[in-house]
Amino acid sequence: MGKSLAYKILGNHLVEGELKAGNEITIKIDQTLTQDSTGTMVYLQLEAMEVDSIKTELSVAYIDHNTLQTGFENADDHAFIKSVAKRHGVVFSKPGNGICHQLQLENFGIPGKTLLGSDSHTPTGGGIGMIAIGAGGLDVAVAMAKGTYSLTVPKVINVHLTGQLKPWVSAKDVILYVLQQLTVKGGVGKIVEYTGEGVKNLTVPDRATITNMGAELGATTSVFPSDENTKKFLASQGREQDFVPMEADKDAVYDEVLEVNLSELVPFAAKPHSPDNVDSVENIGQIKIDQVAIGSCTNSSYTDLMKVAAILKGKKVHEDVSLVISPGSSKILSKLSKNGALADIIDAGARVIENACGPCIGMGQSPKSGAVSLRTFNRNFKGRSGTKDAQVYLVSPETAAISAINGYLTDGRTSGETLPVIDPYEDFKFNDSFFVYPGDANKSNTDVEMGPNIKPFPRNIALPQEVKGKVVLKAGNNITTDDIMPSDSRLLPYRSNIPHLSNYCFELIDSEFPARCRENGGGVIVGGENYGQGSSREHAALVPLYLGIKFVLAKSFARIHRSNLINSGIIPLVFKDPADYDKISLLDELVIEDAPAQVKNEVIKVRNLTTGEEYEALPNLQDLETSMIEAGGKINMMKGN
Ligand code: MIC
Ligand code: SF4
Repeated sequence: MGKSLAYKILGNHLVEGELKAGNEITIKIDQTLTQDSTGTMVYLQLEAMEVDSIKTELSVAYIDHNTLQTGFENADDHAFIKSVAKRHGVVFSKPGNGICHQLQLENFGIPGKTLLGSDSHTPTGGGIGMIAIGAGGLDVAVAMAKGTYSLTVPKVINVHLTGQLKPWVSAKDVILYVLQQLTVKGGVGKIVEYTGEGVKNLTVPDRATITNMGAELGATTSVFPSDENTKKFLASQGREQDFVPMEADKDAVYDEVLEVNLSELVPFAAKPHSPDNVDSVENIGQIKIDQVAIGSCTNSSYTDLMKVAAILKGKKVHEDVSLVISPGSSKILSKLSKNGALADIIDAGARVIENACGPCIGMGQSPKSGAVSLRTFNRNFKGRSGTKDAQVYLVSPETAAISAINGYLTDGRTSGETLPVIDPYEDFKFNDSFFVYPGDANKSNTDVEMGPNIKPFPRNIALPQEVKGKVVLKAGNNITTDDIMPSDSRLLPYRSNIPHLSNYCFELIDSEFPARCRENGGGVIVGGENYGQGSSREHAALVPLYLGIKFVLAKSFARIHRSNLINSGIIPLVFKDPADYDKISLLDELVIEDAPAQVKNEVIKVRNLTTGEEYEALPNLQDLETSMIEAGGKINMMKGN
């Protein structure tokens, strides 16, 4: 029986367990990446593990999220990360270098290798044939300390591509279409593997756009084969020696197949407020727009921005539109400035901002009240832009640029204009001006710089006999980690200050939540389907831990958040009968009796002391996960061992 590419790479890295869907395995991690908004916690945790040296082949610490330095906090975090990076042999990427995923792809990604990153869009590396997985910060810290990562073996969905994209239709439209078909929970517990004749018609930047936004499917990761295009991409980055051809066996067997004919796709947009709320631009119609934002780890490649520059050249951005562009990396910006494309962009009236996450994570550029904002980003969750009532649509760079000129959402195919062919594999010189390499001398003697905003992270206690609490929140379906722990320019500077963040937990859903937790000595959360989708931020578990949350009882969980809860010693429980959800009310008191014995069972009994009812809940814990819950979290378990 032939093997998928995903299972080949996982198989090559297998350290423990049997590679069979649903089993727990441990794999070797070759590379890790962190970014600054999750990175401070990662390195605090790495320090707490007291390791001498990291065990990966390469680990990189990027600064790309918290680059708006409106006070000392972000700069202090940068200095902390830089000092710990040096101490542990981690490469440091200075602010201004660009977005972690774009930079990892350009400078370090290697086909067939594994990458674990403390950011949910780490699967961008799947664009060059890596198994690149997003995880909570603690898992990344452990991967650096031990060189391994444990996961439940996902199933593999095959997206079989045929045909070729038509003009004005691009990679973003491919992943928007896949999201329309599979939804934001369609990828949970799965790897999405792309194969077929159509693959060769997608460039590496196209593939990276698709694997990047595979995160929105809830998938563990997405992967493309490594082929001639991959070779050309690596050569263009001066790294041809890193090329390794990789593909699935011809007779590979998959758990599901989705056929996509690229020739039949049209420009799509994800409407407010979910990346899977997809319709064609034509159907949505010519809605008036106020802001257009081009950039993010999904669509800020050299090819994307060259296409944008070509569309803008000689034109003027509509008077009612603010167009803002954030390039993906310093290399891309430098190249655009040398070949004149940057001048075309500026002359059209675009605001060019730093190579960073920027508006994608609400770090500036919040649109006006009630604005319609077209963004080439990957998430349009309500309020994420920093403006609560903004209507954010996710589109391709081509759709964004032509719409910015017209002032309304435009299907580029109606413009009558021909797009130029951009060579995605032009030569990029390796530029390491923004990288700081750790060097060898006296690493462990390097002092760690800790600003006053950096506070210790909360630790749980070993699982008590009785786990009891009042329901302090009853949430609906598809709750995002942005809902749980909002992030914007106001709050991101406090990513290393859990006590401060705790005042804003669930702010947009229920502003009384923190106070309710304090009044009741913590409690439990009841959730709907796909609880915790979105970002990898472990703050969405650490802050509830700080507020005394004991367990979350939901209809289903998103992968990374579920792991983050377990890492924090908070039990993620799934309703055996989803209808029980309706029987629970806010402030009902729930209890798990004899908890240490019950967590080892397949079914846990949860008693509702207020109504007298009893519910059956599934912990679905792998062995290691049970040990973490028993110990009160991953760090306690490791220390205990
Ligand atoms: C995001 O896109 O939501 C982020 C910000 O990159 C997060 C990480 C974070 O919350 O710090 C992610 O995707 O993991
Ligand atoms: Fe940065 Fe946005 Fe990508 Fe997250 S999704 S890494 S915030 S650019």
